[in-house]
Amino acid sequence: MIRHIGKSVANFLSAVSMALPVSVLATQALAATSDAGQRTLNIYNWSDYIAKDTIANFEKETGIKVNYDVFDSNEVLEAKLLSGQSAYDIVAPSADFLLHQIKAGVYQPLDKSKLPNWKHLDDELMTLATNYDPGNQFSFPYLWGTTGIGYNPKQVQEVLGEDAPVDSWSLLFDEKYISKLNKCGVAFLNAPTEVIPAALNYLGLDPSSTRREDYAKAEALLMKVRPYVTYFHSSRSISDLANGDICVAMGWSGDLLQAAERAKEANNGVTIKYSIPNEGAGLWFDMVAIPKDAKNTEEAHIFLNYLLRPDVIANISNYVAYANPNKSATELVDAKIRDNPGIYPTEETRQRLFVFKTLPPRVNRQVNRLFTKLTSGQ
Ligand code: SPD
Repeated sequence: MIRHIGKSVANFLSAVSMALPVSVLATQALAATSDAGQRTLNIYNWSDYIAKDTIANFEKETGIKVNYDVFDSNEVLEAKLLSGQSAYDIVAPSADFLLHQIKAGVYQPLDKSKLPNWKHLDDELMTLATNYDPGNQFSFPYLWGTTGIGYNPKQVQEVLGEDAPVDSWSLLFDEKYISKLNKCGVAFLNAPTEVIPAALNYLGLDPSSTRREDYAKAEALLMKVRPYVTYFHSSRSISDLANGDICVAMGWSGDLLQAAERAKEANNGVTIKYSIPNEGAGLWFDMVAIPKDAKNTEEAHIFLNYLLRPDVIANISNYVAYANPNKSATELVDAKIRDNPGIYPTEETRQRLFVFKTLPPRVNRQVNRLFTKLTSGQ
């Protein structure tokens, strides 16, 4: 059973592999082009999280000009949203950040009458998403993935030998391994809500614990390995792994698989693999929502409905190597992506995944304090 949210995740993960027919809806796009003047849309999304042609195709179809900015941290996005002046029309928070952002009133409800492609969303996942967005009022899932380990098998073997535990978090959390891997470079995510739950889980504790003493244990573990971490960054490891500049990274499934693809394309002798560790790993999903202060809500709905089109989201999954929540898109996703257990985990792996919970503010503060201490090396 998948821990913490339980059966619904397992059911959802089975359901995402079901294939349904494609339908494409262009009426809203036509309406958009008939308007006089330049219509615009401001999008703020994760880096390396959209296909090369997604925006260009949308602009061509609708005549709407898109300003597209990227971030690599939920905390950065949240700070902009809480300022009440994000200047964006669409943003992509992770589900576990969404609930308190909704409570803080930073989003506007979606107008479902403008989202006829909503019907393609997987019902199991939408039920799961109500844990973060009750009634699915403000958001829907964009893409989902896991947090695991990307590694260069050749370099890791050179340093640790044949028996390197590449399927275990001990690679990063046991001093005897990470102290040696430091020679070829180790990257951690610059994300408190990723690094600390991974450490708690490794210690056999609840990754969403609310107990102070659990965090003290996670702190002791992380402080021990901290001297061997080359850097904390959440997007740099894609190119660094692909170029052979680091040999191990804690990271997000699709990003690490993009690193593998880039290395292959570069034909530079580097191979990269992605592993979902045996001790278990986090499963997360990123949502899309419209901030309350958005200026272009009509255009935002047109874009969201475009993202819900099976052909559009399948093309994105094919490009970024992340799974999508669109049940009608599955048959359009390349077999190479659909059958990759790093992207769509096997039943056995699913049993070991945990879902990130929204933490109470007191615990959140503790997590952030601990992480600041960790990354500032104090
Ligand atoms: N490059 C895209 C990365 C998307 C990462 N999603 C964040 C998940 C946080 N739990």
